[in-house]
Amino acid sequence: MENNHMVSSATQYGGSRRNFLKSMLGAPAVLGAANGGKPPNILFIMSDDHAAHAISAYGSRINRTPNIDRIGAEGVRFNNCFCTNSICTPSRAAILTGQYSHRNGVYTLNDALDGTRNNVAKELQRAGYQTAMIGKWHLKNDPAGFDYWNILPGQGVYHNPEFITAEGRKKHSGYVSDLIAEFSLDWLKRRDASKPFFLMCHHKAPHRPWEPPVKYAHLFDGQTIPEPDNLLDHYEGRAKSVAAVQMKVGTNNTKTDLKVDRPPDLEGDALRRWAYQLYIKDYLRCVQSVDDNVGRLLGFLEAEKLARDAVVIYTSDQGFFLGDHGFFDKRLMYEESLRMPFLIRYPAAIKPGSVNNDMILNIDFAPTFLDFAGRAAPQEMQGRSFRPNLTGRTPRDWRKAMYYRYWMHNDPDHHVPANYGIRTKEYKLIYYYGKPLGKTGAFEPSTAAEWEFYDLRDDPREMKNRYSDPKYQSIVAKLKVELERLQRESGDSPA
Ligand SMILES: [Ca+2]
Repeated sequence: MENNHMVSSATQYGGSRRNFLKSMLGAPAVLGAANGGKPPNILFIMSDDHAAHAISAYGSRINRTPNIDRIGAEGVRFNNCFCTNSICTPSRAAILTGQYSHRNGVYTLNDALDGTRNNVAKELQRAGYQTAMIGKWHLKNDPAGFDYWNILPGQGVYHNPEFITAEGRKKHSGYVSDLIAEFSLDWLKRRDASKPFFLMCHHKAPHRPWEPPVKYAHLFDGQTIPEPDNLLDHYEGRAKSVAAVQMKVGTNNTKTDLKVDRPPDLEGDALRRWAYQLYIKDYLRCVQSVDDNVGRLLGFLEAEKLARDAVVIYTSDQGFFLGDHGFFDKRLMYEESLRMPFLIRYPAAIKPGSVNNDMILNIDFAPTFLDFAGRAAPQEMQGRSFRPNLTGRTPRDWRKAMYYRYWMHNDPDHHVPANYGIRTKEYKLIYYYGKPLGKTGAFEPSTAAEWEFYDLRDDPREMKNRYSDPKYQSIVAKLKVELERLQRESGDSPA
């Protein structure tokens, strides 16, 4: 049984063991030689709320993303990349610091990343890199560790957005995704070519309220986008607090989301199906623009003969519900929200068309980049480099289970209860302990803590909560022990 193979404490977080394995596997020496021994350029492209199942490389049924797909086709597609807290600001902080929310202090959208903390950009500067951060930052304080930054204020806007640099604010004409790519290209063109670069190019799209560029305003017009098979989920057997979540397509979409008034006679399933077509088309139109702009950056690397020796990544800060379970948005630990797309190419060392099913986390990104730079991850980083995994040399003690925690307690918009859980290859156990707000906006103190358990082997869509099924009691008990251990090892404590 998988539980017997769950990763042990000493191996998952032990820095010395990690370094030992690294040297034993010889990965840095072999891969380092790929670029004439020089650290590679790293182009990290991240979008906002772009779910893997809206990328054709991940088998999307609803759109095509040829440029993003190329990164995977020319490198590795990770099928099991997960975020440790499925929401914008915390995931960004986890990526930068290599730490869980409870370590880096960014638990919710309301928290700022303390600029005095160490992060991957600061470490890469120490390794001789020039660093830049362009696009959506969303961590309140000014970026630290970047030689250049040009960021959106907060969420930013889609059309004619303001950007902030060290010199101040400036409004620009154009569409946000085009501008972010343009500023990235500008920086690449005037960089110091004698140093390797680390560029974080962070798209705002396709975040709510899904405002497409003019050129794609009519893309998908007259088409019916396939619905997910559980669009009309009514949450039978699921936690009551999940059924009460206010991320339901139709019911909880605003006019800003849908851009039209809701027909007064529409309700229930009909309303959900109607709203799905509207919001998903706008979402996909925004994705199309991100894809175009990924193509522009890839084209630049090729034209400048930088492509072979550059590490290029495409990911998103978390997943997103695309009508799955009748939801939009994220926050919950269900697959569509938990999973991040993660495509990486590095032709000098990675075999094209590779597929990897190892469980990697957003806290692993920083240690991996540092590994490419030939620099050991500092002790405080909790993630682990997956550089050996890229060439099929997955360490024998690689994690078999992951820990997740969403901290927001009283979100007046989405009513998602705070929750934490564990996911293994086969199972998922989730504990909902936060109290959602009631209809009146007041807390509902009667809401008790609840559990959900899913067997992902025969229920990958997480429709059957088997927490109380007698058949699974011993597995649930083992998972609870494992969850507690992961929580403790990562330095967190129970609710
Ligand atoms: Ca996000």
